[in-house]
Amino acid sequence: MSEQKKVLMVCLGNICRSPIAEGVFQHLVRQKGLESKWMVDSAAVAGYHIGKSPDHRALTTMKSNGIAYSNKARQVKKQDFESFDFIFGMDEENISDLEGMAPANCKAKIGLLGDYDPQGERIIRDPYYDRGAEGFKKCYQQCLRSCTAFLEQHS
Ligand code: WE7
Repeated sequence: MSEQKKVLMVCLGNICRSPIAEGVFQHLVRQKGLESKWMVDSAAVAGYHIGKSPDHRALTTMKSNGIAYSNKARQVKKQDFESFDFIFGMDEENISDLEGMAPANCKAKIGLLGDYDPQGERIIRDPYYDRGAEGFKKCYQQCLRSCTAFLEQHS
C-alpha cells in the first residue's frame, strides 16, 4: 500500500460511538507506526450536535484507556463519499442513512464496523440514553476488536 487510506467512522450524532471508534483507530495506528498508511476521522448522520465535544462518558472511557480526544462533532458531507476509502456505520440505521446520502460517484466502501468483530457482534448499540457508562465501555471493547481486525486484514 503506497497511498494513505482514509477511514470515516459514522454514528447518529458523532458524540458517542463514532468518536470512540475514531479514537481507538487512531490509537492503534500510532501504536503500530502506521501513520503514513492510515488516516481516520468521524462524523454524524444528523446535524444535532455540530461543533460539540463527545459525551463526557465517551471521553472518560477513552481517557481511561490512554486515548486523548479533542475533535468536535461534524456532519457527513457529500465530499466524504469521494474522499474516504471506507465509511463505517455503527448500526443498520447508520448504513441505510449513509446509503441514502451517497452520491453516484461514491468511492467509499460503506459498511458496518462490527462486521470485522472476531466475536461476531455486528451492531454497536447506541449508549446515549443509558444511565451510566457501561454501554460506552462495551462500545470501546467492540471498536477495539473490530479496528484491530480491520487493520490486520488490511496490512
Ligand atoms: C441521540 C442519540 C445519540 C438518540 N446521540 N442524540 Cl434526540 C436526537 C434527535 C436527532 C438526532 C440526535 Cl443526534 C439526537 C440526540 C445524540 N447517540 N441517540 N438520540 C436516539 C436513540 C434512540 C431513539 C431515538 C433517538 C433520537
